Amino acid sequence: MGAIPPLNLCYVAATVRQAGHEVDLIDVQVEEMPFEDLIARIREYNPDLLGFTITTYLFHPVLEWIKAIKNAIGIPVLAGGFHMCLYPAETMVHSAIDYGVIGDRVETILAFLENFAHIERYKDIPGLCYRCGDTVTINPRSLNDTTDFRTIPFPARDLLKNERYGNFICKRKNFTVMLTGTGCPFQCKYCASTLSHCVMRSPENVVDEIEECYNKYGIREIDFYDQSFTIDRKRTLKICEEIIRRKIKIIWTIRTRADLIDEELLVVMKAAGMYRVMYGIESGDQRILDRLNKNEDIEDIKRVIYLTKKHKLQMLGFFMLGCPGEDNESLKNTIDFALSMPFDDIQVTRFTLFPGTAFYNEYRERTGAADYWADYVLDRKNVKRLPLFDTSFPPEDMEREVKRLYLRFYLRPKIILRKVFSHNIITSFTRYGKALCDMVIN
Ligand code: B12
Ligand code: SF4
Repeated sequence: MGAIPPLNLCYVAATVRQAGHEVDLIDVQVEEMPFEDLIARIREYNPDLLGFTITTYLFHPVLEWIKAIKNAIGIPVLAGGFHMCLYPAETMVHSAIDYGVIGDRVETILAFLENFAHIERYKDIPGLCYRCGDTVTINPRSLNDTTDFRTIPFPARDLLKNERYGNFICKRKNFTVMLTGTGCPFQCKYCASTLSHCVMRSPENVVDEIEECYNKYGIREIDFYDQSFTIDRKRTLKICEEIIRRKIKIIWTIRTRADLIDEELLVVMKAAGMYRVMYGIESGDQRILDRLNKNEDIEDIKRVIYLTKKHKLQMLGFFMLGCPGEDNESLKNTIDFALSMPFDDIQVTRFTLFPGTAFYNEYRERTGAADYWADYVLDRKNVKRLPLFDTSFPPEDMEREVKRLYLRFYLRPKIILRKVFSHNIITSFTRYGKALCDMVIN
C-alpha cells in the first residue's frame, strides 16, 4: 500500500555517521533492485559490516535475504529493531546473524563499532549480542533504558530517494514519515507500545526537523508515525504555532485516539497544515472496547468523528475484527460503525496476538500454550497457526470478513467518486485499484 521510509535505519545511519563512520543505506524495495544489482552495489561499497532492521513478524523473510547475501559475500551481519528486545536468544540461534543490539540506546551501536573485532571487549557493552565459536552471549539492556531523541541527529534522509516514497492516500511528493515521540501512556491489551518508554521531543526540536525536511530534502508532506500525536495537548499546540510562525508550507497527517482530540486542537492543527487524522477506533462495540482496555466511550468517539468532519479534515479509521470477546453482535456493530461513520478511508486487520502484549500473556497463562513467537523465530515450519483468543471465530472467518469490509467500504459510489476526484483519474485508478487488490488478495 505504498513505500514508507525506513526511519529507524535513517536514525542509525545518522548516528554512526556523526561518530565518524562511513555508512550507506539501501532500501531494496523502493530502489526496485534485483538481487544481483544489490550484491554488485555492496561489493563496490565494500563495507566491514551489514546491518538489518528486524521485526518479529517479518523475521523469516529478512533472514532469507540475510542468508542469500551472506552466501554471496560473507560480510558479518548486525541485527537491530524492537524485535531484538523480545527475542534476542532465538534470533541469535540463526548463525547467519553475527551480532545484535537490544533496545534503542545508540550507545550500544557506537560502542560496538568502536570496539569492532575486539571480541574481548564485547562483554562490557550492555545490549550487545554476539557469538564466539558456538557460544552466543547476550548482554541484557532494560527496555526503560532508552535514547533521548533530543540528543541524536535527525534521520539521514539524504541516503534515501525521498521522491520515491509515499503511501496510497498521501497527496504530495516528496513524502516522509517522522516521529516526535515514542511510547504511549495508555494500556490497551492488544498493543506492544505499552512496553516502550514514553519520550517526547520538544516542539522546537520537532519543527527544526520539519524545516530540515522542507528546505534540505524538498519534502512537502509528512506522516507523523507517533502512536498518538496529541498525547501532550500543550506540546501539540506549540508545534503548530511554531510551524505557522516559521511559515513552513507543509501538509501533514497524524494518528491519535479520539479522546485526545478537541475542537481547538483540530482548528489549530488544520491551520498548521494537518489534513488527515487517523483514529485508532478498533471496534464499534462498547463491550469489546472495554475488553481491549481501550478506556474510551463509543459515543464520545462518534462525537469527535463528526467534529473532525465538521472541520473538513480527512479521516481514516483503524479497525480490528476477531478481538477477544468478539461475537456476531459485536462484529456487526463494528462493521456498521465503519460503514456508517464519515470516514474517507479505513484500515482493517484481523486481530493477532502480538508478542509483548497483555492479551498474549493472558492467552498463554490461560491456555498454557508455549511462546508461539519464540518458536516462530526459531523455526517457522514447526509452528501451527496462532489461534484467535476468547472468541469462537476461526482466523479464516475473520480474514474473509476483513476483505468483505474493505470491498463494502471502498466499492460504494460515494467513495469511488471521492477517490476519482481526489487525484487525476489515472493516479486514482492505479493507486486505489492496486491498493484494493493488495488488500483483498493478501
Ligand atoms: C515508524 C515505524 C514504522 C515505519 C517505518 C519502519 C522503519 N523501519 O523505520 C513503517 C510504517 C514502514 C513500519 C512498518 C512496520 N512496522 Co513499524 N514501527 C514504527 C515505529 C512507530 C517507530 C520506529 C522508529 O523509527 N523508531 C525510532 C527508532 C530510533 O527506534 P527503533 O525503531 O527502536 O530503532 C532503534 C533500535 O531498535 C536500533 N535499531 C533498529 N534497527 C536497527 C538496525 C541496525 C542494524 C542497528 C545496528 C540498530 C537498529 O537502533 C535504533 C536507534 O537506537 C515503531 C514503534 C516505536 N515507537 O518504535 C513501530 C514498530 C517498530 N513497527 C512494528 C511493526 C510490527 C511493523 C510492521 C511489521 C507492521 C506491518 N504489519 O506491516 C511493518 C514492518 C516493516 C519493516 N519492513 O520493518 C513493531 C515491531 C514489533 C516487533 N515485535 O518487531 C513496532 C515496535 C510497533 C509495535 N509496538 O508493535 N513501522
Ligand atoms: S493502542 Fe494506541 S493508545 Fe493503546 S496503548 Fe497502543 S499506542 Fe497507546
